[in-house]
Amino acid sequence: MVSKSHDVYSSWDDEFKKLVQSFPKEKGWAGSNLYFYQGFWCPSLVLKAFISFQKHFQAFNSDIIVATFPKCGTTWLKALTFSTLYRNQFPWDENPLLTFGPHQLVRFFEYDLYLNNPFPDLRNVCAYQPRLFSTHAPYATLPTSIKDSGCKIVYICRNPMDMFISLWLFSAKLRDKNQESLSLDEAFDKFYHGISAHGPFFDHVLGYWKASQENPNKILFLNFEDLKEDMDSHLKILAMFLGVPFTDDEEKQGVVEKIAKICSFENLKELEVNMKDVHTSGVPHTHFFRKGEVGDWSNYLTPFMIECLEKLIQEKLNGSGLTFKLLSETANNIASP
Ligand code: PAP
Repeated sequence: MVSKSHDVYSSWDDEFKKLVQSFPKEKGWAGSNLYFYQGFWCPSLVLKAFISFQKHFQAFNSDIIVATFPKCGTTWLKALTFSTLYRNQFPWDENPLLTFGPHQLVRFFEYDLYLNNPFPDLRNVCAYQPRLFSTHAPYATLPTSIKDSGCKIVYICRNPMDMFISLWLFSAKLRDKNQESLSLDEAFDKFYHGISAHGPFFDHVLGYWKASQENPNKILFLNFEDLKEDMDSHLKILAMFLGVPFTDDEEKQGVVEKIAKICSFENLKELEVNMKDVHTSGVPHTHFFRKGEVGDWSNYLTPFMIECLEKLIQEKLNGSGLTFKLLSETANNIASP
């Protein structure tokens, strides 16, 4: 006898196969395909999960979603949001970040919860309340229940030069040993033309940027470089946005600094869980911690690449009001249109 759920699964499989045949595709940076779906390049690994999430996820008004473009600070923002939001729900020296990776504590919709199940039971997947999830989905493609409900989104972006180098090095680690790595030139060509997982990068960033400008109470837009420069002020902004502002007592007790410290690159990178465990998607946690710096691109990009990217940034950000800091703490490094 075939169960009802089996019918649902196999009819979704058939529907999915038909759908995918109609999508344009390109080779991704780590070797598998990217499919062009609703204006963005979705990795083959998560396409099915992504469509299930889009079709079936029902947001609660109280949900918090960490949204990012890959390599822009996802791991860091998950740690910060988790520790800030739930800080009064566990004793400080038992912060779950000490025993679980940020990606285990704040689970991805498409790379985790929906990865092998089109209808995951989301009732008990978050140990704390309100529910906290994450996604790389572009704003335009989010399920309507996220956009239309009262749930909040925290987004982090990063300058495209550092993001590009971080993704290139990360993708090389994901390739099979017998596959040749994508050269920097090849990766650059793809990135320049918007072809990377969940890209085009600029469309992703600008989608959330514009939405955050229109609805700042719903979407908080943060920058990797700003957090590096002034973590304390941004943690206060984050806590306020999440509806859990730091009290005077907490500030006096140094809670803000404690959160910054536990979530710091130096601390997280050295924790056993982040050195040993592997994420549900198959990626070892250690791959999410490399250097965590601003400006490392200058060790890799050629003058030609820098010139092309500077022009691209000018062109794409023109009139948007968004700027990127390309180097750390130097006054004259802002790339603005
Ligand atoms: P994801 O989007 O694939 O989940 P994400 O966490 O955004 O990955 O990217 C990893 C980058 O964030 C790495 O940058 P790098 O390659 O330039 O070094 C990683 O080192 C950096 N990173 C991870 N954790 C932190 C942290 N706590 N503070 C600062 N940077 C961090």
